[in-house]
Amino acid sequence: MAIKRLLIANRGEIALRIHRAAREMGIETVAVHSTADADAMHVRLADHAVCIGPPAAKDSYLNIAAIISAAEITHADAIHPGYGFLSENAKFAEIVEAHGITWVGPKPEHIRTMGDKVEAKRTAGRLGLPLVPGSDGAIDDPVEAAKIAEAIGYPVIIKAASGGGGRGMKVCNGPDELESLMQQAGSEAKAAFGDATVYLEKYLGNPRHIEFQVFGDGNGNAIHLGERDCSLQRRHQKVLEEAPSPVISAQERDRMGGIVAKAMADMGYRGAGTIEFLWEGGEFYFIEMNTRLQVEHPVTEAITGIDLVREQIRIADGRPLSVTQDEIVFSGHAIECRINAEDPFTFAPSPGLVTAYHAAGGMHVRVDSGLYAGYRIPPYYDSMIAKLIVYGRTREGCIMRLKRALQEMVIEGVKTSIPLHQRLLDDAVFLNGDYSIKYLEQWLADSAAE
Ligand code: MV4
Repeated sequence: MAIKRLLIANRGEIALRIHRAAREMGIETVAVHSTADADAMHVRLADHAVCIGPPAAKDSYLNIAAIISAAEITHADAIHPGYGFLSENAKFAEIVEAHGITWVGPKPEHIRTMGDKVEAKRTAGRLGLPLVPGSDGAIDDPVEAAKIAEAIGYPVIIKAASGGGGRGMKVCNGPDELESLMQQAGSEAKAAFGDATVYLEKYLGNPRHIEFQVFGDGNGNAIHLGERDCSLQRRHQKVLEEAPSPVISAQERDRMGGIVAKAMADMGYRGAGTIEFLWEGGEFYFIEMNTRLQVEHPVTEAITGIDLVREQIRIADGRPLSVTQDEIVFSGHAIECRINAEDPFTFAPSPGLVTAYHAAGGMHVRVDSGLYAGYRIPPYYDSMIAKLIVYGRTREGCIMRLKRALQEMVIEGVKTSIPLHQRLLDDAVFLNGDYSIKYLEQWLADSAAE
C-alpha cells in the first residue's frame, strides 16, 4: 500500500499534530480548510492546501463531497479525520474507502456499532467488559422500566441511545418520576438526534472517568496503552487529563488493560480506540467507546513513548502494531491542560487577534498549538487553542513542572483559561488526587461564592 500523500480532514492543533506525524514518516500532507482558516499554521506547513468552503463547519469540515473532491484533485491516497467533525461518521469512512482512499480509522462497521450506545453496551458485554447494571438494550415500556429500576435500585439514569458526551441524560430518584422523565428523555433525544431510543442504568453518584487507550491491527491483534483519568470536566468538557490515574495500581492497569485488549482483539478492531469507564468503589463500569484519536492522547504518548498518530497511520497502511504488549513500559506521570480562548471565570468565548505568543519549553514540556503572534482566532469553532502537556517522573514533579510551564506561557490579545489551571494546581483536593467527576463544577461554584 504505502501511503504517500495524506489529507488531513480537520483544523487547529490536531491538524498540525497529524501533519507532524506524517512528515516524520516521509508522507506529504494536504490541508483542507474553510475560508476562515486560510491563515492557519497547519495550512502554511502542509505541502498542499485546498479551500473547501465557508466558515460554517457544515459547509466545510463536515462537507463530505468537498473533502473527497479535494482528495481527488490533490491525489491524496489517505485521509485522517482527527477528532470531532467527521471522525466518527461511519458513512464518511465508507465513502472514503469506496473511492479507493485509505481511511486512517477503524472499520466503518465498528464506528457504527459504537456510535449507537445501546449496541455499544451490548457488544461490550458480549466481549466480557464489565457493564453498569441496567436495561438489556433499549426500553420504551414504562412498566418494564419500573421493574428494572426496582431491581437495580434507585437512583437510575435514563440515557439516549444516540447520545453520548452527556447529552440527553436524566437522573431519576424514584418510581413516581420515572414515566415522565422517560418521556422527556425520549422527546429530547428525538429532537436532538432524530432518535427517541433510550436505555436505563444504575446511576453512579460519585464516579471517576477513567478511559483505556487501545490499538488493534484489524486482524485479531490488539494492545492497550494504559488509562487516562479525565474526571476533571465542566459541562462535559474535559479541562485537565492525567496518566496514569492517581487511583489505579499497576496490577489493576494490567488486569483491566488485559481485558480491554482481549476484547478489541476478539472483535477484530482496527486502529485507535478509547474505552470509557466509570470507576467507583474500586470497580470499572463500561459506558462508551470512542472510535477515534482523542484530544488527550499526548498524556499516553508521554508515559509510553509511543507516537499514537504514527501508529494509526501505520495500521491504516496495513502494517502490524509496532510494539507488543510486553514491550510497552509505563513510566512517570503526565498531565495535559486544555487552554481555551475564553474568560477563565465566566467561560465566555474570547476569539480575536493574538497580539503576542510565546510557548513554554524546557525538559518534558510539550505545547500542541497552531497559535502564533498575529494569528486571529476565528469565532466559528471550538475555543481550545492550545494543549500544554507536561511529563515528570512523579505526579508531584509533574505538577511542579506544569506550574513552571504555565507561568512561561504568553498568550496576549485574548482571554485564556491559563489562570483557571493555575488556581486548580494549587487546590488541595487536586493535589491529593482524590477527585470525582463532580469535583470541578463544585469547586468552581465554591470559588465563585467566596
Ligand atoms: C453516567 C453517570 C452516572 N451513572 N452513567 C456523562 C457523559 C457520558 N459519556 C456518560 N456520563 C455519565 N454517565 C451512570 N450510570 C454520570 C455521567 C457523567 C459524567 C461522566 C463522565 C465524566 C463527567 C460526567 C459528568 C456528569 C455526568
